Amino acid sequence: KRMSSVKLTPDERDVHVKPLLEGGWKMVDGRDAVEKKFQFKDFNQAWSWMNRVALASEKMDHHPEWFNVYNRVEVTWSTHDCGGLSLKDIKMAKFCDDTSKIY
Ligand code: HBI
Repeated sequence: KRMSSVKLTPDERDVHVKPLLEGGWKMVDGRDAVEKKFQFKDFNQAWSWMNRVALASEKMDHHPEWFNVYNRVEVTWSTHDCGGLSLKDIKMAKFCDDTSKIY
């Protein structure tokens, strides 16, 4: 079953977005999107993490908007298809959190 790109309802936001915001994600000003700033030991660690996220993005066919300077990566998730947050963004944001803790 392919995950839907349907915009999250208010109830779904309470369940899925609220925990992300409690975990360091922020709503992007003027957009229905979430962003988070990650910091790693060095560029090598940042890049290897980006590679992991990139591979997962390809598998999910859901890609990040991101910015990298040396050991810092700023990631934004939103769904073009619905112009806002969908479950795909939730899933990928959780993947970012789960995989960034080991660096
Ligand atoms: N990535 N963030 C994001 N949002 C999308 O809607 C999206 C994507 N990657 C590929 C994709 N959609 C394909 O389904 C086509 O719409 C390009």
